[in-house]
Amino acid sequence: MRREAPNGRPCTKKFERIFRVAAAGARSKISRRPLTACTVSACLAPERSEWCCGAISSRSFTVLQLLDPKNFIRGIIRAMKKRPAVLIAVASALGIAGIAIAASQISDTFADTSKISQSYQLNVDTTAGQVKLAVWNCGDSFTDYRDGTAYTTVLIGTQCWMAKNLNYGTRVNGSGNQTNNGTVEKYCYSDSDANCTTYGGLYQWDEAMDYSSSCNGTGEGSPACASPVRGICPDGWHIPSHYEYVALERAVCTSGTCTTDFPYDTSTTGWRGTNEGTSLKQNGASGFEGLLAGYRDTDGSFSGLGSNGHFWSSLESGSSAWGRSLYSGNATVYRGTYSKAYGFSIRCLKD
Ligand SMILES: [Ca+2]
Repeated sequence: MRREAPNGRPCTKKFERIFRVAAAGARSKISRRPLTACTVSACLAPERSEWCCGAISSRSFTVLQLLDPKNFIRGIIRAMKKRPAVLIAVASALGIAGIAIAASQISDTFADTSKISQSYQLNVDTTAGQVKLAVWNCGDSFTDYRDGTAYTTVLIGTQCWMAKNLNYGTRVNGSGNQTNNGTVEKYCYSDSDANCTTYGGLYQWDEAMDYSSSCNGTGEGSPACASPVRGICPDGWHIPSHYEYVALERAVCTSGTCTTDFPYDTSTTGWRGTNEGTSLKQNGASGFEGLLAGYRDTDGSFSGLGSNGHFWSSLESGSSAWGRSLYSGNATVYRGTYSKAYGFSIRCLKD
C-alpha cells in the first residue's frame, strides 16, 4: 500500500516518526523543529512505500535541513538497525567530506549485506546543510565510504562492475609480502603512490580476499559464490568468482561460439575467445576499462605496466588462484592460475 503525499507537502506521520527517531542523536537541535521542513520529491524506497513522502520525480531530494550532520547520521544508524535496507546508504554517506565518524562509533558492521539495498545512496552536503538521498543506478559513480574514493561503474550483461581497479589500503613496498595484520595493504607499481592513483593497487591473493576462504559459483545458472567474498571491496561489493569472470567473458563475446570459447569449468586454461580482450581493455566496447596495470612479481619486483594487466578471482587452486589477464598485443583473454604471491589488480563486482 502506498502512502504518499504530493511533492512539497508535509511528510506522512510514519516518515516523520522515522526521522524523528533518526534525529535522536541530535535531539536538542533537530527533533524540536517541525519536520514539515521536509520537502520530498522521491521515495525512500519503492519496496518500502510506506516511507514515501512523494512520487519519484527526480534522482535526489532534500530530506530536511540539517543542523548537526554528524549526530544526525549517528542517529540514523541507531534508528535504522532494524531497517537494513538503508544502512548501506548511511555507510555511503560516511565518506563524504566533512562527515567524520570513527568506526568505533558505528555499532553495526553492515556485515549483513543480504538485506541491504544498494539502490540508494545518502549524500550529505555540509555546505548546503542538507541530507540528500539519491537513487543509485549501476553506471553511476560509486563512492567508497571508507576513504572517499570514487569509482565509475558499468553494467555488463547482468553484472554491475567497478570500471576502475580498486585502490584501497595502505601502500607497502613490493619487497615484502602482505600479511594478515588487520590492515589492508596494497602495492603501488614501482612503489609509487601516483601509480596507485592511476592504475589502482596491486594485491596478493590472500590480502585481496581479506583472508577469507576460496569459493566459486556452481556454473552458468549460478556464477556467483553462494556467499560471495567481500574481501577488501567496499560493503555491498565482492571479489568476482572464476565463474563470474566467465559470465563477463560471455557477455562481451560476439563470436557466436561463446559457450565453447568460455566454458564453465576449472580445467580450461590459456588464451580464449576472439576479441573479448580488446573489448575489456581501456576504451574497449564493453566499458570494463581494463587497465594494463602490470603486476608485482613474486620476487618483489614490478613488471608489465602498460603491457599487461591481471585480475584475481575468488577461486584458489592449491597455492595458486584463478585469474584473468589482458595483454596489449592480444585481442583475447587469458585464463589460468597464478601463484597467490603475485600482486594483481582487483575489480569489485556488485553483490
Ligand atoms: Ca594486511
